[in-house]
Amino acid sequence: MKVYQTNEIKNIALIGGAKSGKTTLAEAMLFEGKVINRKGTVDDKNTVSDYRDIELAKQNSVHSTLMYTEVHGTKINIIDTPGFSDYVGETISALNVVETAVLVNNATVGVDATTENAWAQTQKTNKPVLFVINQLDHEKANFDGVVAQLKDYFGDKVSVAQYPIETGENFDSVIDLILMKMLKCPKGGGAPEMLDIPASEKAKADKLHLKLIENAAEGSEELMEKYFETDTLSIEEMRLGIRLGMRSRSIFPVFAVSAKHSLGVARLLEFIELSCPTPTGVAGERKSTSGKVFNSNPEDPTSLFVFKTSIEPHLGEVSFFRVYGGSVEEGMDLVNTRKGNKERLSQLFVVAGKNREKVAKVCAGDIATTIKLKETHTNDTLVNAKLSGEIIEPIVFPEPTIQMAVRALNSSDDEKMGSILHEMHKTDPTIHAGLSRELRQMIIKAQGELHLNTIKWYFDNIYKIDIEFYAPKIPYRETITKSARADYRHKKQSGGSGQFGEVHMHIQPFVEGMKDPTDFPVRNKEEHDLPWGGKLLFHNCIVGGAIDARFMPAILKGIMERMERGPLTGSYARDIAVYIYDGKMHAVDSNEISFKLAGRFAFITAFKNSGPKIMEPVYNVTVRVPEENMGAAMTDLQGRRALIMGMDSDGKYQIIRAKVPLAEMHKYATTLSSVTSGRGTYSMKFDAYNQVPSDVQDKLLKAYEEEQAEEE
Ligand SMILES: Nc1nc2c(ncn2[C@@H]2O[C@H](COP(=O)(O)OP(=O)(O)OP(=O)(O)O)[C@@H](O)[C@H]2O)c(=O)[nH]1
Ligand SMILES: [Mg+2]
Repeated sequence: MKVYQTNEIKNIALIGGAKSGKTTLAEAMLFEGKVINRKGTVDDKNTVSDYRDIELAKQNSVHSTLMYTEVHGTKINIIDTPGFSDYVGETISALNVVETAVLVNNATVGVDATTENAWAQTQKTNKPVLFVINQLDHEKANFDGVVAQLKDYFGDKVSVAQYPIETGENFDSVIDLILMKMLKCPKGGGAPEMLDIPASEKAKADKLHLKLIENAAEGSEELMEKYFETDTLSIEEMRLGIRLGMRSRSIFPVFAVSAKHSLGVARLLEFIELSCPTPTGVAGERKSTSGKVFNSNPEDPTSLFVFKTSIEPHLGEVSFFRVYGGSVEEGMDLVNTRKGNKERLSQLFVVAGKNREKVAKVCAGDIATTIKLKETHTNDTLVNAKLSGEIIEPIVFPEPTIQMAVRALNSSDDEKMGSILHEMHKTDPTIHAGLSRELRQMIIKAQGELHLNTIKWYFDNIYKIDIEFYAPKIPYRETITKSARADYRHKKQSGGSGQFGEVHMHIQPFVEGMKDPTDFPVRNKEEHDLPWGGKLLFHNCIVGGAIDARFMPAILKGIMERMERGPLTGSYARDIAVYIYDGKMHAVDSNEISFKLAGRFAFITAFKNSGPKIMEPVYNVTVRVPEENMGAAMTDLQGRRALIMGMDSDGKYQIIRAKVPLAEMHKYATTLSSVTSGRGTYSMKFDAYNQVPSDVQDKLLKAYEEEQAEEE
C-alpha cells in the first residue's frame, strides 16, 4: 500500500439521519476512487462498510467502519457511522478524529430526530459540516424542502453549493454554484460533463452564486475586502473562503447527490479534496491534557491516538488510530502515556471495511490500524519517548440513557455474561455493566432500547447465551421519624458456658443540630458516615457499669448489620441516633456475640416503633422536547409523580426541569422517544432521598413480605 504524505490526506466522517444513505454513499466514494471496481448495495448485503453479521442481518449500520478512497492522489479517509441515535458513541469517536463531518440527509425525509442528533454531535465536537442531500433520484425527493428545513433547524449559514435541475428518475444534472457550471453526471458514476448553465437557470444560479460568495467571503477579512472592492471572488478565493468558513462553522455548504446511482459523488469528492479543512488545521487538531496542541505536524516527534477498538475474528483486538505528529513505522516502539508501558507496532494496516492491506509507514494526519497491542485501548495515546508526559484529551462519551438489570436465563452463565459485557465496554464505551452490591443485581447501562437489543443480538447469535433484561431494583433507604425505646435480653444456656447480654436502647431520628435526650448522660459519642449516605450516631450512656465499655463495639456491630439490611424492606437504613442507656451483664456468660445479638434485636424493635419510613432516590431530570410535544411530555411526567420545577424555551424546543422519583423513571427513554418521535432527550442527576407516599410504602412493604416468604 502506498504511503500518503500529510498534505495528501483528508479525513471525513459520514454521519446523519438513519437510513439516509451514508453506507451507500461510502460505497460510491470507494467506487469513484477505484478502491473497489464493483459497487455493492445495502439491500444485496455486499457493501464494504456494512460487513458484520449483525449489519447484514439488520440491514443497517451498527458500528463505525473505516475506509478510504483516492481523488487525484489525495487519500480521503472515510469513517461511515451508524445513523440511529443509540449508536451515538460511534459517531462521537469518529468526529473526534476527522476534520469534516459529511452530514447526509435523505431528500425524501428531511431533518428527522437522528439528523438533529448528528448535528448536535458536530456542535459538541466543534466540527465543520458539509451537508449532502441524498436520494435525489427518488420520486419523492424534495431538495428545496430539505434545504428550507436545514436552514430552519441549523441556521442561515447553511449555504447551497449545488442544486439539482430535476429530481426523481431524471436526476442527473446539478448547477454547481462554485464552478458556475451545469454538471451532467454520467449514469453509474465517473467525472461529470461540464456544461454552461442553461439560460432558464441563469437568474436563479446567479442569485444563489452571489449568496454563496457572500457567505464564503465571511471566512476571512481579506476576502471580505476583496469582495467589497470587486463584487466577486475567484474560484480559488471561494475555495479558500469556504475552507476557512467551514473551519469556524460560519458556512455549511450543501451538495446534491444520488449515492445509489453515483450521481454527483465524483464532484463531491473533488470538493472534499480541494476545499475541505486539512488535517493540519484547527479542525483536525487535538490538545493534550496539559494544553499542548497536536496538529499533525510531520516534523514533530511521533504521537498517535487510539479512537476505536474492535475485536475481529482471527485477529483479536484491532486498534484504530490517527497519527497526530511525526510518522509511525512498522516495528516502532512507542510509549503508552496513560499506562507507561511500551508498545511495539509490529504491523500497520490500511483498511477498507474488513479488507486490510499492510503499509510500512503512516504519516501525520493519516488514520490506520494495528493489532496485538498489549495494554492500549480506546482513548490511549502512544508517543515517542520524548513526549511521554503527554496524554491526548480523551473522547468524552455520553452518559447512559437507559438502565436495566440483566441476567442469564441459566444462572451458571452469569459469570460468562459478566465478562462478555466487560469486553463489550472495550469496543463500545457507551455500554457499562457491573454488579451492584447494594441491589444484588448485574446492572447494564446503555444508550436506549435499540442499543440493548443490539447487545442481546450478540448474546443470542454470537455467544449463544440466553439473557434477559428486567427492571432494576430501586436503592431505597429506610429511616425513622420519631423516637422509641426497646430492650432485649439474649440468654442461652446450653451445657457448659452460656450466653447472656441485655441492651436497653433509645433511638431517634438524626438531624443536623439535634438535641440529645436529657434523662441519661452521654458518656461517649461516635458519629459514623454511612457508606450509602446518611449517618449513624452511636452513644454510650451507661451508668454504674451495667454494660462494660468493651461490649459496645459488639452492640454497634449488631446495629450496623441491621442498618445494612433495613428492617422494613432490606434496604440500607440511615440517619439514626442510637443511645445505649441501660442493660445487664453476666460475670461468666456475657460475651461479644451475646451483645451483638441483643443490640440487633433491640434495634429492630425500636426501629419498628419509631415511625419508620421508606425513602426513595429522587432525581433532577432535565427534558428537552419539541414545542409541539410539550403537553404530552408534561402529562407523562405528571403521571410519574414529578414535581415540575421550571420551563425554558430553546429555539424550537422546550426544556422542562423536574424532580422525579427514580422508581418512576423506568423506561423513560422509550416513552419520551415515542411521545416526541425520537426528538426528545433528557438527562438526570441524583438530587436527594425523599420519603415515599404512604400508598407507595404499603406496596413496598407488601412486596418485601412476599419476597421474604418466597425465600423461606
Ligand atoms: N433511491 C435511493 N435509495 C438510496 C440511496 N442511497 C441509499 N438508498 C437506500 O436507502 C436505504 C438505506 O441506505 P444505507 O446506505 O444503508 O443508509 P445509512 O445512512 O448507511 O443507514 P444507517 O447506517 O443504518 O443509518 C437502502 O435501502 C439504500 O438502498 C439513493 O441515493 N437513492
Ligand atoms: Mg449505514
